[in-house]
Parts: sequence; C-alpha cells; structure tokens
Amino acid sequence: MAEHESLEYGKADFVLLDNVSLEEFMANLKLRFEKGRIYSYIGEVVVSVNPYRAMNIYGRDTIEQYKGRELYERPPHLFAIADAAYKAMKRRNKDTCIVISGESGAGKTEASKYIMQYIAAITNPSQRAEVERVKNMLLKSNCVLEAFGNAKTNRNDNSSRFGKYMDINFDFKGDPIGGHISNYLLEKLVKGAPDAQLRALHIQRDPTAYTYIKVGGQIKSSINDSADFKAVTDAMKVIGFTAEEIQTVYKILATILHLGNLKFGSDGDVTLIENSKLVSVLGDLLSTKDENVEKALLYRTVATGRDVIDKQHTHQEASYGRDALAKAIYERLFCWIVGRINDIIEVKNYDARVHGKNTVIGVLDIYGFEIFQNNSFVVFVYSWKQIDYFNNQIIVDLVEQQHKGIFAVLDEACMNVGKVTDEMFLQALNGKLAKHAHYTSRKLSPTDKNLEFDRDFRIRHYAGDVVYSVVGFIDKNKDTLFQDFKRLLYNSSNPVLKAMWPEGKLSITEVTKRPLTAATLFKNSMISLVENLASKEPYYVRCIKPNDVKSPLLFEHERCKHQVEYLGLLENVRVRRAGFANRQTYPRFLQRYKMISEFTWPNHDLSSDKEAVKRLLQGCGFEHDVAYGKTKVFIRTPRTIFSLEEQRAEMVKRIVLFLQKVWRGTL
Ligand code: AD9
Ligand code: MG
Repeated sequence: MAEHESLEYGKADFVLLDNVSLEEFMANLKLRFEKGRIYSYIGEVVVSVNPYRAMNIYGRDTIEQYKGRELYERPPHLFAIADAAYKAMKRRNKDTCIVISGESGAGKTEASKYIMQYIAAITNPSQRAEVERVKNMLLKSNCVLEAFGNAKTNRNDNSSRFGKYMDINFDFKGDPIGGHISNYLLEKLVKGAPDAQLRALHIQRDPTAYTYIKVGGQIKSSINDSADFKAVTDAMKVIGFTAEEIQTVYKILATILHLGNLKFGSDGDVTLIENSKLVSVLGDLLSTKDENVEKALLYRTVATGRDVIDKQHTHQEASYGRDALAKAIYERLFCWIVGRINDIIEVKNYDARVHGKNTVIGVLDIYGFEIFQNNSFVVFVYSWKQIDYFNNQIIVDLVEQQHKGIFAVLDEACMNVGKVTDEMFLQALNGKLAKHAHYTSRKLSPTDKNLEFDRDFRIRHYAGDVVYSVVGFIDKNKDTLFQDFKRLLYNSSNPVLKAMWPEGKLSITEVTKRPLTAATLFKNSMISLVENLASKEPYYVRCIKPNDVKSPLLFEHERCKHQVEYLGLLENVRVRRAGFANRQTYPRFLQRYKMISEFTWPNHDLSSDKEAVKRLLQGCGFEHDVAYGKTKVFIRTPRTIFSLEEQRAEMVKRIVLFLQKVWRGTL
C-alpha cells in the first residue's frame, strides 16, 4: 500500500473523512502534522501546515517522483499541484495560476519558492541556454525582491511587505521564456553590508544607531544578514544590474538611514538642521550639492499668482517632509527594482505564428492577513482585499462603493489637506455608514467598550471582526511628497537616481495635478489583478500556521481551528465531496463491476474488497480519477462511471452469449 494511503498518517485527502465535521478535520490535520505530513489535499487544493523545520522533501529525487505524475499517485505535495498546473498549461494550452493564501508566517512565500523551483527543475529537457537563463533570472529575482520587500515582524522574521504576483511565460514546448512581476503596496526597511561598503555609505555597523531601524523594535533575528547581503548583491549582478545601479541602490538605502537621524531645531522663527554634518553626507550620497539638500529639507517653493517664492517649513512640516522623503525614495527604489527585473525577464522576440501560443502560469503570494491589535491603514487596505478574493461582496461594497464607501470618504477627506483630521474622517464614516450591517464604531454602539471613541471602527470580515484605528489614515493615504524633493532627486548627477524621478522635471507652475492617493492606486492595481486571475484556471494552496512561537512541535488547536474556519476549508471539503459523481461501498462496487476485470471475476483472492476495487480500477486506468475511503470508493468524473458502465454492459453481453452457448451445448 502506498504510504499516503496508510491510515497511520491520517487521511491524505480530507474528502475521505468519514464525517465532514470540524472535529474530524482538526484531528486529521493534527495527526498529519505530528507525523511530519505537512501537506494534505482537499481534492486538488493543497493544505499546508508550516513545519518550522527543514524538511527533506524538496530535493532532486522528490522532484523526479512528482514529475509528470497524476495528483493521486504520490503523497500530497506542492510539487503535485505545480505539476498539475504545468500539465494543464502544456496539454490543454490553458493559462493557469496558483493562488497561495494564509496568514502571516503560514508559509506562503516559501511555498511560492518551492513551486518556482519545481517548475524550473522540470522544464527545459533540451537544455537550451536561453531557457536556463530565464529560469535563473526568475529564481534570482525572488531573492532581490525579498531583500527589499520583506521585513522582520513579530509574526515572521521574513515577512513579505508587498503582495507579489508573478507570471511565468512558456512557449509551445512548455519551456519558460520570460516572466513578469507585479507588486502591490510595499511597507519598509533593511540591514547587513561589508565594512568597506558601509564606510563609503557613511554607515555605522551598529543598527541601533539608526532611528528608522530602532522604530521597528526588535533587530535580532534568525536571518543571517551578511550572507544575505552577499547573496542579494550577487543576485542583482546575475539579473543584470550594472555596477553603477547596484551602487546607487545601496546609496539610496544609506540615504534613508541617514535621513532618519536628521534632527530639526529652531532659532526663533527659523527652522534649522541640528546635525548639519549629515547634510553633506546626503549631498554626497545623492550626488547633488549640499545646499540643494538643505534647501529642499527646509523650504518649499510655492507659486503665488505669478510669483514663485520659497516658503520656510515649520519644524513639524520639515519633519513630515523628511519622513515622507525617506518613504518615497524607498518605495520608488522598490518599484524601480521591480521594473528593472521586468525589463530583463520580459518575453522578447516571441512570434506566435512561429512558436505557437504563449501560455502562462501565475503564482500569487498575497501577504499575510494580520489581525493586529492596532490595525491601521496599510493593514486595512490589504486585508479587505484578500478577503474579497473569497468573494464577499458586502464587504467590498462597504470599502469600495462610490461616494459612501470607506475609500471614497477617505479620498474626499484627503482633498482637504491639512483641514481634515483623523477624527473628522471617522465622523464622516459614522455618518455615511451608520446603517451598514458590517460597520460599527463606538459612537454607533456606545456600549461596546472594545472600541475607543474618536479612534476605532470595526468591520465584520469573513475572517472575523477586525478593529481598525483611524490614527494616521489620512497621512498615509495622502503620503504627499513635496515637489521640491522630486526636483532635488531629478537634478542629481547620478543618472540612475535621476531616472527614478522623471516627474522632478516639471517646473513649479506645471505641478497642479493631484496625484492619486495610496488607496486609489492600490484599489486599481487590485482590480487588474482580479481580472487577470479570473482569466486563468486556478489552483489553490492554503497555508496554516500551527503556532505563534515558530515551533516545529506545537499544534495549537484553537489557532489552527480559527484558520481552518476562515479559510473556509470545511466548506471546501463539502463542495469537493458533492463534486464526486459517485461513491459506493466496496462490496457494492464489486458486485456491479467485478466482471470487467480478470482480477475480480468471478471472485477475487485479494486481502479485502477495497484492494480488489483498487486492482480493478488500476487495470482500467482510472486510478487518477478516484479516491479510496475507508468503506467507499469515490469517483470524480461522470465520464469514468459511463466508461465503467459501458465496459460492464459489454462484458454482460459477452457473458450472456457465453452462457447461452453453454446452455445450448454449442460451445
Ligand atoms: V507573510 O504573510 O509574508 O508575513 P508567509 O509568506 O506566509 O508570511 P513565509 O513563507 O515567509 O510566510 O514562512 C515563514 C517562515 O516559516 C519561513 O521563514 C520558514 O522559517 C518557515 N517555513 C515556512 N514554510 C516552510 C517549509 N515548507 N519548510 C520549512 C518553512 N520551513
Ligand atoms: Mg510572505
């Protein structure tokens, strides 16, 4: 008996549970986790539980075992789903996508990497150098994106701070020929370079010397910084970043750290930079004159009628401007990196008339849904959308609706820069959404002590209730960067930096158009993502985080149960079971079909009816379309049943003829 069918490890497919109940589901999940079986199926959906330890199940030999096999031939694995997606693409010319979901730290990004590795490993039998090059690029680009797009959080040492969707394009032979990455909403920062490099960047080794790093809290992590630093630099080289580009990347990172340490003071009405040494460091890093840096930090150029004047920042405005600059250059850097990678990996010179249809496998790694105590804007913007993917129209309306959705109210509030406060925004929400069943706040339900007046609102998500605090919503949504900074960066003599800030070219009188707000931009990119996914055949991986302490041993029942519930896994099992065209007990199945196999006709000598049914189905080549439960066999598609019936009819006819001959004595 194949290992994955042995009950010692629980049921490999939840569809085979005797009773579909949460208790049975949890018991099976726990048993499998404890036996080191981190993957299970619900039909074709992979359920994965983060093992928090190195598993010896991703090597070359394992890849070979899954290559070209059907899902049910081997124990559940990401490789099987990757192979299924690949086969669907290759055999049926279908665009497919693999959607990986689960909360922060559940293992989504790791899963996406194993899937990519698998696809890279099984493609290119012809060993064409070009295919190898593309594969290498796709894998390396991951490393670079993670270095800049991930951060340490309390829940995950390597938490993705951006949503990533990656398309891999294949030619008609099924070889990868290019790819494209889309990123969604980025959060924060980095650390880990050699000394010489640090000196050139005017950076100290001790990370606590930098305010921006300290703000994040913990610095120690399980991740090896210097090895990672080298890996990232190497990866950038392999991908094709020039030395100048790589140097600029590090200069920008250094700039951000220095900006965080910049302090403003005042002398009477005049705002000053206290640690003015830093100004020349910044001038050096940004390849621009020190006085330009200073001016951009302390003044804003404003057009009043025909005149253009320099208006001095208040202390507060200067600090706001500094932080906005740091965030903006980091984000711009990240987008630039993604753009450069896309330039390099995009499909080139593909002629469909010569090469046939170019098909795609997409891999979507949505970043974790974190139920924080103090949810604010960023969490808000992405968490609702992730849930939306589970099709929750009411919530989508609540957030997106024109004029009275949360985004609309927010964007409106941001039109009145400086006048509308976070509290006023909350009041506006209360006004517009008072009647919405999924929205509440302290004002609307005064007895709810878990909500603070003037600060919190709650949305009833599919995943459970989430309280959001409005503090900082307006600022984060606006995220305006003074035009002076854009001009400063555009005027840098570093061409790479200059190219990142094309809008700095505009003169003061030309800049009137209001930039789109963060919420609007995010919403737009999400709409195109959903459209893109809808056009593809989806495969799913659901990741579960077994505990909050990164332990390989602990299966925290309540934590897991909650995830199983909000991932909707039980419903998934029910739908799959209903999807089986037929299920029959083993004896009944044999009674009906035993005549079609030499192993079972007229009687079998196998150890059980179940074994006999297996032999029979193997013989007919239906292995891939069935699943074996304890007492019943499950048949997936009606076609298989029709075929069994046809064969039966044929055999019955022959048997009848045979018996007639015997009876007439003509045999
Ligand atoms: V977040 O939403 O980006 O914060 P992810 O992406 O779901 O989150 P990630 O894949 O980064 O989580 O996994 C978190 C950590 O769990 C990894 O750094 C590994 O230490 C650990 N992990 C996850 N999957 C595996 C695995 N298959 N084998 C071993 C794993 N360790
Ligand atoms: Mg991740």
